[in-house]
Amino acid sequence: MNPVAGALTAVVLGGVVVGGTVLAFHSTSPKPPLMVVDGVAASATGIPGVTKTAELKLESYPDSAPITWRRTNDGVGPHPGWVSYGPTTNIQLPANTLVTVTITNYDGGEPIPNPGYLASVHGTVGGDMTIDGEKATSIDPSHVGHTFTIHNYPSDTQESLYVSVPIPAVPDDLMENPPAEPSASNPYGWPPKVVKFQFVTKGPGEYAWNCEFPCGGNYAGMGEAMSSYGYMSGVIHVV
Ligand SMILES: [Cu+2]
Repeated sequence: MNPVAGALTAVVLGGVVVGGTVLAFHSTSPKPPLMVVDGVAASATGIPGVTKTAELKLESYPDSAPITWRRTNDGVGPHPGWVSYGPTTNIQLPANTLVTVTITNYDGGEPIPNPGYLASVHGTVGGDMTIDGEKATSIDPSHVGHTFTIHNYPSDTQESLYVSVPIPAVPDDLMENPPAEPSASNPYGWPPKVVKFQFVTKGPGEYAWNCEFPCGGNYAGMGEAMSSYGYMSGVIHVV
């Protein structure tokens, strides 16, 4: 987390704690709303048996302040300082579809544990991605924001699916001195890192996804946002 967001978080959290409402918010924390992404018929996806495409757009933030569905009456969500994916982590995608994913990351980062594996792309079409339009198969492991990782073991009821993409961090100096004012299209004022890749959904099922970077605070980074559904983890319902 950058110093600016840290200071903001401290102020906002301080207000919440003084109000004595942390536990109340926590217990009533709403389930992430379902984002339904429809498929579009496509004659030539280049992948045998795949005749549909879909577009999935996600963002990742250094805090959860931009997540509107979490807001309660006072206009603030239950854990405004926690890192978060948005607009929701509860996603529905069509089966056997070529999905183009765009992740716009506004968060900073740190060195990732297991850099040889988690800083590389796995399971995408072509084995690569683009970062701000440039092709890549891995990123600098010393400056990772988050990962987008779908992982499910095969079971009697659904196929296995594994996709893992590392997401580069926004440089610290940009976050400390944002070149623009926050706006409706950019809640922070610094330029995000935009990662794009494609993967093919398999058959119907419920596929867990999460960030594999320990970015959550507490318990060596695996607590809070990492262990609470809807911040750094979610479900992809393939139908
Ligand atoms: Cu993360």
